[in-house]
Amino acid sequence: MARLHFIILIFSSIFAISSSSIRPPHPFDALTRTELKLVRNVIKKTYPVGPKYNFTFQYVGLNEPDKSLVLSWHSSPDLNVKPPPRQAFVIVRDNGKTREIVVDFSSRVIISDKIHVGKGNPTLTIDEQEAATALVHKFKPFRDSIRRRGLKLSEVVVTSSTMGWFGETKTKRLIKTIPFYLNGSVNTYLRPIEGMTIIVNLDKMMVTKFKDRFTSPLPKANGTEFRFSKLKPPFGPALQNAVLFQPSGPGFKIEGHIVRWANWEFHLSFDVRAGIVISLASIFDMDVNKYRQVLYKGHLSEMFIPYMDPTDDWYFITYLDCGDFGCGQCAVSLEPYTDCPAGAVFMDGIFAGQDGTPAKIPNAICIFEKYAGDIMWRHTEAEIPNLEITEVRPDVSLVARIVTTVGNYDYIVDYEFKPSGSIKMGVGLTGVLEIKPVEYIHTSEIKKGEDIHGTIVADNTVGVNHDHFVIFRLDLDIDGSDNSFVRNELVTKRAPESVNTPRRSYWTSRPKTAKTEAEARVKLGLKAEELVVVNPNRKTKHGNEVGYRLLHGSAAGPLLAQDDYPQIRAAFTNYNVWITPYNRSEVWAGGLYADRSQGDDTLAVWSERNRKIENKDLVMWYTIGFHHVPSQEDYPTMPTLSGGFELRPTNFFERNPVLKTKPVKLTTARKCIPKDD
Ligand SMILES: *[C@@H]1O[C@H](CO)[C@@H](O)[C@H](O)[C@H]1NC(C)=O
Ligand SMILES: *[C@@H]1O[C@H](CO)[C@@H](O)[C@H](O)[C@H]1NC(C)=O
Ligand SMILES: *[C@@H]1O[C@H](CO)[C@@H](O)[C@H](O)[C@H]1NC(C)=O
Ligand SMILES: *[C@@H]1O[C@H](CO)[C@@H](O)[C@H](O)[C@H]1NC(C)=O
Ligand SMILES: [Cu+2]
Repeated sequence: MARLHFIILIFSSIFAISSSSIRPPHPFDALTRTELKLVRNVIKKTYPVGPKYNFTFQYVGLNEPDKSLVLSWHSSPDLNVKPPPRQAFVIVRDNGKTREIVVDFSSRVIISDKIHVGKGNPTLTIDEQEAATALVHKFKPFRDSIRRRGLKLSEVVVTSSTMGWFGETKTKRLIKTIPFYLNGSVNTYLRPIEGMTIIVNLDKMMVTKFKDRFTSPLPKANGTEFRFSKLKPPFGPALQNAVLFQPSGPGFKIEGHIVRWANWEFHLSFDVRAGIVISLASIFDMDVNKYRQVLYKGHLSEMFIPYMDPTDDWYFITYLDCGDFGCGQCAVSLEPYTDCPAGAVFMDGIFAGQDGTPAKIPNAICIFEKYAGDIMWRHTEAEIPNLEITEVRPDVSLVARIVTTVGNYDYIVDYEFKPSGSIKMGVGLTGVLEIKPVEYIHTSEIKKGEDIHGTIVADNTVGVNHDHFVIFRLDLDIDGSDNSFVRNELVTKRAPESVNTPRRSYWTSRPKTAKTEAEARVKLGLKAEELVVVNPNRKTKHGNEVGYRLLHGSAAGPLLAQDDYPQIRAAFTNYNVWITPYNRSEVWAGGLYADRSQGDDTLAVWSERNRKIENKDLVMWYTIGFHHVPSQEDYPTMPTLSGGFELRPTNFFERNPVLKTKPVKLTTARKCIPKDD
């Protein structure tokens, strides 16, 4: 559900990020304010722009530069080699049509302009959602309904929701709006007013359907409070002593949008749809004295959040959050010391508003060093007489974080780089449940055979069952672009009779290179197998192919029927892992036009082509999945539930790459029990 957007300018960056004006933009730099203004001006030469003329900017971002040009620019030591042409990719709504426009910055002209004739609609803008909900608030039949229910209009908040797709042939840009009743609460999403169907046509900006079934009780406002200032004692444990300080400042450097830390170097940018985008990540290898490529580009591609209540008020809640609402557009300003630890550096998110003018989310991204008390590696050698040796290195990593608040849920998305070569992507779910009002306050009241589609989490309040699927697009380039995907199955063997052994079995590995897309679709949890992206053209001294392995998190697959509409649209969840050959237009796993999409432009459809993927430029897709049966602890706000995965070097280095990490100086240990002997 789309949140009410108030972009509040609270924190200015507490750390200036150096950016020299003479430096040409890096090919992956997000569009600047100046560039966004230029895009608008260039388009304005051809079209009258702005909502007044029914011409709105739904997406403005970087037009993906040609990969081969980026790579030759990046690898060239010659500073005179020009970066690839810098262009903007723009999706607009122009009088009921969706238009894709490419603007070139050096020539300052439109170089491509075409009308999208396929299915689905562009991402909703914040402005049009606000206009739609304001419209509903003023809509007479709606006001009458609110009064008839004995509610006060001043306490009603209207939010917007996409409609999904359920087999309709025409998919106009319609949204459903859902009213909530605050009545003294600030926890909007816990107080839905159910039983109304209110549809707004975004192009016409008018209410096209209104129906009130006058059903359902309202959940009580009591117990929904989450602001510390309003909560009453007794309070829980104080944690402020756990906040770490870095007296000598952070250990990383940011130049423009290039981040350098320990042995890592990567580009970090913001996209209104993906949120954080990591590109050209490479790691310094001491053995060869150079940086080696790992990840050409990695980012969130889509999220899918279907709710499991098929009734009128709920069936359509099947969000594709990044495509519907923009995972960058919904990013919120991060608070120093609490959203990100001491020493964090913040970056703003700049994007185009609906009229094409620049808007800003201050402190949308933070970058910080993380030490969670873990051990990077250690060994105590105690076998040698009269000698005990201990070597330990603490595990410190670098994190780039964004928090996307899509209505009720807050998604914490972390990209974590480790000196050992691992990259970890993590998603934390927190915020507020989407809830359904019921008559019940106790499970004993539920009628026999009735499915309440969730858990009673408070008086008259059911937290509805749902999933969260979060898919990442990972364009890995392991030591170069041409890579292969190896499924290394671990299989049980009987001990051969010919060997004199009391053992009856053992396991061994049976690597198999996937030749086509079909061979690379993986449902996790069915077999013991290692999933490795290798560079078959590069081997270690010992002949092993250099690679990176996927260490997946807990596996969750789809539970909806394959012929159910939401599942057709989000068919990228049918497998946990997919490999596709690189294609610059295959970026959004649920389709470029996700709102009301019909599933004809998804990763699952692209993969049907069953292209060859051996020794080719590959893209890995991985979905973090959660089946969420709400529990009482998730009310009134939910403690963070985390998931993630790791990309870990596998025969990429000749040896432990952090062997020579300098030890940390010893300080006195404090004993927990006073010594008395
Ligand atoms: C914009 O669209 C609305 C509804 O389709 C129409 O009434 C209006 O005349 C249009 N405005 C312009 C400037 O074309
Ligand atoms: C609104 O709040 C008042 C005061 O707490 C309460 O008496 C009333 O029942 C509430 N109304 C609804 C519909 O929750
Ligand atoms: C709700 O209100 C009742 C009556 O005022 C009170 O006894 C109860 O403790 C409240 N519950 C919560 C969770 O605040
Ligand atoms: C790239 O992907 C698009 C969308 O799936 C497809 O239409 C196009 O043919 C692909 N290009 C190549 C070279 O495979
Ligand atoms: Cu959930």
